[in-house]
Amino acid sequence: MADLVRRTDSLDRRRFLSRMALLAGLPLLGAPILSACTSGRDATEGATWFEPKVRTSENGVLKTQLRVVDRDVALGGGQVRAVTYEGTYPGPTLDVRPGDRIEVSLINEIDEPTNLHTHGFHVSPKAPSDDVLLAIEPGDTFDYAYDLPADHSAGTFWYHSHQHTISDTQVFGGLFGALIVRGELDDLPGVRGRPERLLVLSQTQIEDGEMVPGDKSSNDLQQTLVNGTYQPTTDIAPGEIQRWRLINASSLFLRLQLDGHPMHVIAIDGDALTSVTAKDVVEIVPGGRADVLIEGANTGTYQLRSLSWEEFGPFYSSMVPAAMPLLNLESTGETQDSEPIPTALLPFDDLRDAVIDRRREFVFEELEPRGTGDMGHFMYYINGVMFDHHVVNETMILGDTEEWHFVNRTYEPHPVHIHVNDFQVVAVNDEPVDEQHYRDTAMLPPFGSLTIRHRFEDFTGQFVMHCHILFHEDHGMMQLLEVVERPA
Ligand SMILES: [Cu+2]
Repeated sequence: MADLVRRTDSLDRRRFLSRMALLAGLPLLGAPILSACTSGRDATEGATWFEPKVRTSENGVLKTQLRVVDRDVALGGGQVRAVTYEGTYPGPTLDVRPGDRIEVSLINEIDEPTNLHTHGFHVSPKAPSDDVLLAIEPGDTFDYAYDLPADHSAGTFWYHSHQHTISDTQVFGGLFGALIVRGELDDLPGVRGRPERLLVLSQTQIEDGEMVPGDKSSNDLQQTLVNGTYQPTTDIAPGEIQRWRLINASSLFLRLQLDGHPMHVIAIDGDALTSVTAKDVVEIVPGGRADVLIEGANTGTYQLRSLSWEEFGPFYSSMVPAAMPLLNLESTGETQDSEPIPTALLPFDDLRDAVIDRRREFVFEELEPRGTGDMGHFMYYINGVMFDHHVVNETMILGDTEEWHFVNRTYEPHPVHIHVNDFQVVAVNDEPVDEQHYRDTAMLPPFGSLTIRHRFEDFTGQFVMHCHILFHEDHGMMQLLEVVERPA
């Protein structure tokens, strides 16, 4: 879906917008205001604030199930048939702590295989942990179990289907949910105890009350939803400091701006920054997350919006929706006195100082058959080959630190995502950058390059590196990696 070259059709777009508004039974902008953030509120109320229900670990264990079901769900203000976890869009939020054991029974009640990936978790890639090579067949149940290390980073993560060749359709359709790890970052003065908002940002296309499947959908006809809701309204008090957990579950590069409110970034991809960075625009690549603090401005209504990508030129801009409002923030009530926003956060191990054991290069290429209309013929390559789960493309040694250089020979950006071990971006287009944190997904710019460093810690086994535009992954842009013990 992400890849057909289409011109933005403003007529179609308007028609779609008004249809969504009709569906919601609401005017396009403006919405009833509900005062509190309420978990589990019924989304059929339209543009009122909704967050999925939360399942929290107790005494070090979260034992739960995720039933994959095809049924009507509350979506975009109406009831729409979709394949989801547990019948909600997004699925339930799983809330855990470092050192926890998470046991999830994945129950497949749909007519195609599916599986589960814990995006960003530093856990074993071997079954029954985060093994994305598994296929759970229709009618089957698989019991996943994840042991989070006691020193696991705290922040915002997410889970979703990773079923190769159909992951785009399944995730676009609704198979995703939030994962929250509460730990060291949450105990820092200025961070602890903040009221929270979860914002799972996703794309959907609804026509005549039905969801258009991912492989038939078109970026420029899609709408961005917040927790499955179209332009909801949430609230803050003047002076109140909230923590927003932003998850980009879409295949779009998001550039977010909140009117009148700088966003104070404290974590990217569930990895704490060393110090707080105030940003006017927060960029989140597909699959990425940002944890930000915001301080309520004077009473009034403010919009969070996604901006366009003009810097990539008309070609890329034509493939993504125009700038659009995502939610309304109502600043209301008595002015509050909050503990100040912190400056210093957590130290990190800067891999720019590390001894590099090995360097590797990965070249991203694609072949798009223009005008055939057959999406099955799109092909995406890394180092000249498409994904084959029988072939291990690269083998690394446990404990080693490596530098990887990604080269993009295509006209569009690709979000590079690596499972199990997070990485540090050290250069973009061969120019050094000063990123003092890790991440699990980063942008490889069009006809540019990306240089990262990472260390393979704690876990041996096979896992994947891929483009997080899931259509690209499904059509080949993925490699199988393996970490092995150091030979004696
Ligand atoms: Cu890609």
